[in-house]
Parts: sequence; structure tokens; C-alpha cells
Amino acid sequence: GQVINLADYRPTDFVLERVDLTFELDPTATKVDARLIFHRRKGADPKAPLVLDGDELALSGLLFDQTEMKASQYTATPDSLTIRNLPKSKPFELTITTIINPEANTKLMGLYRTNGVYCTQCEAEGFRRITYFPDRPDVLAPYTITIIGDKAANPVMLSNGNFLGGAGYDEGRAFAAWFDPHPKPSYLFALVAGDLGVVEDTFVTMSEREVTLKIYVEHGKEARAAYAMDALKRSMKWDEERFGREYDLDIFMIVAVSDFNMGAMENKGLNVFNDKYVLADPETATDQDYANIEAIIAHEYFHNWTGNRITCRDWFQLCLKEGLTVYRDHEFSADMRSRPVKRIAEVRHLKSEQFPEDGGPLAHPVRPTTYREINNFYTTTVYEKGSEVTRMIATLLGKDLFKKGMDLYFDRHDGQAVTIEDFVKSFEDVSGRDLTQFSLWYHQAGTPLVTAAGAYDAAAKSFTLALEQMVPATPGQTDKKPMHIPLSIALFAEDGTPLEPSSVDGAEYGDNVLHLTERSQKATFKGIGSRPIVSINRSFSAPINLHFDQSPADLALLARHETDHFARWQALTDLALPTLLAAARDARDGKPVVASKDFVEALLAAAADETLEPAFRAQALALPSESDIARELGGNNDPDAIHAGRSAVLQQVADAGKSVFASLYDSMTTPGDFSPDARSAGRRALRNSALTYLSYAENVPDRAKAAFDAANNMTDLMQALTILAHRFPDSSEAAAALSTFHDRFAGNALVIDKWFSVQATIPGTKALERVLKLMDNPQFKRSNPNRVRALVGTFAFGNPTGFGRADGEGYRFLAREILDIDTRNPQLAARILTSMRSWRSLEPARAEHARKALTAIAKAPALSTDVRDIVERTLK
Ligand code: DPP
Ligand code: ZN
Repeated sequence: GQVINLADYRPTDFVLERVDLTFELDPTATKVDARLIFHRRKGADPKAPLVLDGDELALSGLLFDQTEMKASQYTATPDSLTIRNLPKSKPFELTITTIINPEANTKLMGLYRTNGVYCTQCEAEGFRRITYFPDRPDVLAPYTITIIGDKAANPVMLSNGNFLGGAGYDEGRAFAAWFDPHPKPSYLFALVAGDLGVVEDTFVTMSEREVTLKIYVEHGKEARAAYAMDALKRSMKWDEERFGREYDLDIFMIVAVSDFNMGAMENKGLNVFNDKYVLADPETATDQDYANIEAIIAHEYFHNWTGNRITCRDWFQLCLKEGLTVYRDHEFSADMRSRPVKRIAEVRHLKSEQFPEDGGPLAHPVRPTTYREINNFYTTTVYEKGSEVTRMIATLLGKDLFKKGMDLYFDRHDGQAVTIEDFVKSFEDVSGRDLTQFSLWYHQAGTPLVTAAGAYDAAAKSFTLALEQMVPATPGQTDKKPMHIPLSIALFAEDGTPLEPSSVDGAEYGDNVLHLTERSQKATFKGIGSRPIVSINRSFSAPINLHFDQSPADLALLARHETDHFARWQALTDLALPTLLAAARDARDGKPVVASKDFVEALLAAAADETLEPAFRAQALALPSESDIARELGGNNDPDAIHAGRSAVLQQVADAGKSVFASLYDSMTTPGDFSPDARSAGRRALRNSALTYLSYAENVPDRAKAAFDAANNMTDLMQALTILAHRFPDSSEAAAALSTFHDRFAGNALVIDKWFSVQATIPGTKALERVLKLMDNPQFKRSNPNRVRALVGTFAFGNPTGFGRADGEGYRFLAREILDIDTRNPQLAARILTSMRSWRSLEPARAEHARKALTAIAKAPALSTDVRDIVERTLK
């Protein structure tokens, strides 16, 4: 594929006025008639041809104003249709006919079949696999859709917008017509047809309009859509209350399908979901599944305003809709659940996924300026860092001005395709604040490193914080400018009481936020009567790495007295990390591992502190992961040593806290009927965390086996199964539990995915053999992305010792699998390949194995653009 540059953006020569599509459905030969009305844009070159995008298309008919076009006037190839000699200014109509094969579409982009259901995925560039079209997000038009299909096979025929009508048709066929009055880009088009069950409800909007809500699922799964429906109604209400945004059609539909490349898709009025993020009941879904469903239902619904009504001018602006919409779904979940616990989970995710991306060969700005394959930019940088950038705008402006800025953005740009600059301008206009320097967050890749050092002057009653910032070099960006970094700060006295400065010199400071804007800056806090203990970057006000040498005693004080619970968790993590890093080094050098006493005591104190909510205590007990430790170590990483060191620390915490864990295990029960609410989920999380530590302290599988047998919900069942499989992989208890689990849930693909994943992540050198064997299991279907992610993806992303085994077999396995997956589904292959992004941080022998495996992929003939782009950037 060729390189696309932001600097080359220009509007189309032709304006698209209307789209009228007719689909005659057939599993292998669906006929698509696209009637498009265009006119030449004012001021455009009067001789410019119309160039439409295609992808693996064949043209079977072309009419100009209802008459057949002469072959000399156009050129059709599989990936473009060029039409010459078009009118200078008057509107004209083209009718383009293509015949496509949904059954053969294994890329799952465009129109495809999943379990006998027709389904589309058009973002980013799937629409061009349906018909020739100006397939770019700044071409907006109203769509009318007619679907004609076999009546018995397709009782359900859906598209965007409002239902116009439908009826039986000749010879066992039926038709349905839909009209979407809201001009939209082609990536938001959707069509679904087939035989599906439905759950129905209604929502009354803030202006008292009744909206019909429908969730379509496979027959027999209707009851499992109840939680998704509830989450949808809560999302609609929350968006009205918090952002003043009302839904705008008579009907909102969600369809759950089992073959899907992403989590879900926000098509106008017709969201299509991976069924993993719709279906839930206590027997089959974990608390995490419930939380994910709530978040993703909300995310896609929120896109209706941030993405659909206001969309992206071009794909470089992807964060305009994604970063903003992730911010909105984060805020929604924080309001539905516990705000600090949600923030901790977000930051954990950001650090474990986005920080490695930002620190490796695939690093790119939140708003990139160049790409070869846009599918590869649906990244955690665009989404999660993009959300953090939006959060920082809210921090800089404060709640009221942020709300005003959002309102201005909605008013000013409704119905438009806009840029990040337009978005930022709304906030500048309402606040009078110059956000030029702040905007570097969109343009400079890499996680800034902030180094802090404090000095207290008792005589002057002042505390000076010396801050320095450094943004590391990233691919294509070597010289970085200093950023505008909002640091939320609090000072505490030795007894834990907060200290308020009378004033702060040397930096802008307000609402407890210090603005770091220079490379190096000194802020002096006046009127501080005793040596302060400082808490920096509270609530993770900026997505940075912070180096701040604090004594274990100071960290322990923050862990106990910070009023921001996120900061308490951060202090515990800062206490844990030195112990875990030392443990990894000691394990590598064959020295005994010793966990620091300060750390163990602080951790157990938090675990036992009944004033803290259970969900928070569970987060505190979940130590930084092996990949977190690898990231902190930075280089020359040996996954076996990291694993051994971390396990030894876990063992020492477990031994020291055995009685605490035993009492938590007994007390944190959730009597009565299962409820997925946050409070009950928090109790389960803490109890299951205690169970994990007890499995170390007791070192026998008995308690986990009893928990497995007693579990009445999927959260408890999975935790017990994970402990048995990961801690006692060779025990008869583990084997029995795995087989019981398999037999009980055989036929429920989403649960069998958990069974695959739990085994794919069993640490140690035998993991690969296990994965290979599981790939022969009849339940493993290579054509299904969820199965492939559950087994191959989870192994590569989530099993550092098994995947990264010293002989390099894991990397060679991945290379073979990537090449195989790439022949069917390039997007999926490219995504899983990003698991190799941190290969340069491995110790030299493993790094060399990894490099060779990557090189083998790069050398393979006929790679997709998707995989070629990732492998070449990863090796660079
Ligand atoms: N469906 C994906 C999302 O909502 C891409 N737009 O993030
Ligand atoms: Zn999104």
C-alpha cells in the first residue's frame, strides 16, 4: 500500500448529494445497485474525472442518468472506478452495479456472512468492498436502502435510520426499506439480514420522544441480552444528563454477531457488536464481562454524537471521535461504579498497553500525520491516550468551562466532518486559554518523563519542587518540545493532615493543579509549616512516567492518608515496584528474593482496612504484572527471572498475610442471588484475590478445588479454575476442573474462549505444546476471530514465560500463525502481531530469536498491507 500523508488532504472534486442502495441478497452473489447523485464542487477543476474507491470489486453495470455509459468514458479496476467527461456543474446520477460474494469474505470487512446472517463492517474502508464509492469520512449524504432477500431465510432485514416499510415480494422473497435522514459517511453504513431473535424495550428522551430499542441476537439467547439493554438505557439517560445529548431517530438497534474483528461498531442507529460484548448471564459472564458490556454499549451509543453527527474529516483525525468517546465511556463507568477504582483500572490498562506502544517501534502521535494502513491505527494510543488528552483538557479548563467547550463544539460542528484543531478551538474560544502548547499532546509521540525533587526550607516555611520533563525520541520524531503537563498535587503533614500553600511561585497553580510548561521549572509552595509529604500526579492527571524519590515511610503515609484513593493505590504501587524489580534481578542472579517489609506491611494494612471499599483493596492486592515489571526494567529482560521474582514476592506476601487472607475469604461472601452490581463485584474481587494468596500460603489445590465446586457464578468459577490451572498445572484437581468446565460449557463458544485463554496463559515452557494441542480441539475455529484471539492472541500477549521461552519456539510459532491468519483475515493477523512490539527489550538471545521470527514474516511472499506495515515498523 502507498503512504498517505495528512499534508496531502484536499476536499473531493465532486459533492455527493444522495445515496440510494438496493441489495438483492444471495450468499455467494449479492447484487448491489448504487444510485449516487453528484455535482461538481464549485471551483473544482471542470475537467477532473470522478475517481471512486473499490477493493476487490468487479463492475457489472454503469449507467449515467439512467443510460448505459460508453466504455471509453470510464476505467474500472478492482480498486477504482474512474469516470471522465462529467458535467461541469449540473447534478448527475450514476447507477453502479456490482456483484459481491459475502460467503467468501473472510476478511470480515464489507458485506459478509456470520452464522448464516448477512452483516457489514465498513469502518474504516470496508464500504469500498460493497460498491465503488468516494469512501472517505468527509463525504456525507442521506441514504435510502432497499434490501431484497429470501423471505424464509431473512425474516429480519435491517439498515440505518428509520424503517420505511417492507412486505412480501414475488416468489418467496421479501423486501425492507430504510431511510437515514442524517447525512453520514460511508463507514457508518450497515446492513444486517437473517433469522434472529430480538429483545425490545423503549426509552423516552428528554424531550419526551419515545424511541424503540431492539437488540437482535441468535434465537435462544434473548435472555442474555437483558443486561446490555439495561446498560443502553442507562447510557441514553446519562448522555442527556451529563452532556445534554438526546437520541435523534425513532429506533436504536444493536445486533450481536459471533464473527467480528473489533469489539463493536457504531453504525448510525444500527450498532453491530461482537456478541462477547452483548451476551451475559451469571452462569456464563464474569464481573469483568459485565463491566465491559456496560462500557462498550455506552461507548458505541455515545458515538452517535461524538463520531456520527460530528465525524472525522479524514482518518488522521480518528482520535477526534475515539479519544473523546473513550473519555465519555470512562466517565460513564465512573459514575455507574466507583470512580477511584475505575480510574485505577484505566491507568493499569493504559500503562500495560499504551505505554509499551508509546515506548516501542510502533509509537505514533495521538493524531498521526502519515499511515500506510489505517486499520493499524485503531490503537491504544489513539483510543486511551486520546482519552487522557481529553481528560487533561477537562482538568485545565475545569468542569464548567469544559462543559461550555463541549456545547460549543456540538453547536458549531453538528453535521460536519472536522479536525482536532476544530475540537481544540472550541475550548480555546470558551476559556480564552491558548492551547497551542497543550496541543503537542496530539502531535508528539512518546510518554513524557517527569523528574521531581523536593526541598523544604523550615526557616522560610517554603517547599520547592524542582521539576524536569523529557519526551523520549520516537520513530520519525527525534526533537521534542516541552509539553504543557497538568500535575495534580497535594501536600500532607507527617500526621497525614493536608497542607494548603498560601501561594505558589514559579508555575501556574490553581485547583491543586500545577502547570509544568518548561523543560525545567521550580515551583515554590509558601506557607508550609512543616516538612510536607508530596503527592504528585494525583488521579493520574497526566499520562506520564514520574521519577520522584520518596522514602518508603513517605509512600506508606500516602498509602494510608491520601484523600485521593487513586493516589493511595499509586503509593502502594510505588512501594511494590522496587521490591519487584530487585526480585527479578535477584532471581536472574540466583540470589534469594526478599520483599521489603515496608511494602508488605502497607499492602496488608490496605487489604485489611475496612474503611476502604473491597474493590479498591482488590486492586491494591493485584501487584504490578510481569509485563509491568518488564516495562519498568526497561531492557535486557528475562521473562523467567521476572516470573520467578514476582512469584517469590507473592509467596512472601501470602505467608505474611495468611490470616488476613483467610478472614477476607470467609467474610467477603455475597449471599443471596447473584447481582452484577459494582459493590458485589468488588466483594467477589477481594475474596478471589484472597483465594489466590491463600493458594500460595497453603500451597495445595484443596481450597481452590472447593471454591470451584461451590461457585455459583462465572467470576468465582473462573478464578478457581485459573488458580488450579496456573498454580497446580500438573495436579489431578486442575485436570478434573478443566475437563468439568469444558463439558459443562461445550457449545457455548464465549465460555469455551475462557477455557482456551486460561490454558494459554499457564506459565512455563510447556505452554506452547498445550496451545498446539488446543488448536486441534474441535471447538477451535480458525475462521472465528474470538477463538483465535482467545488462544493465539492470549498466548502471545499474556504469557511472557510460555510465549517468550528461551529457545524461541514461541516466536517461531507466532510467525507461522500470523502468516496463516493473514491469508484469511489480515486485520486480525496484524493486531496479534503487535504482541511482538517490545522485542528489543528482551535479553540478547531471546531478542535474536524474535528478530529472526519477524524477519521470516517480513520475507514471506504476498503479505497483506496490514501485516507488512506492522512487521516492517516493528523491525525498523
Ligand atoms: N467500532 C470501533 C469503536 O467504536 C471503531 N469505531 O471504537
Ligand atoms: Zn469508538
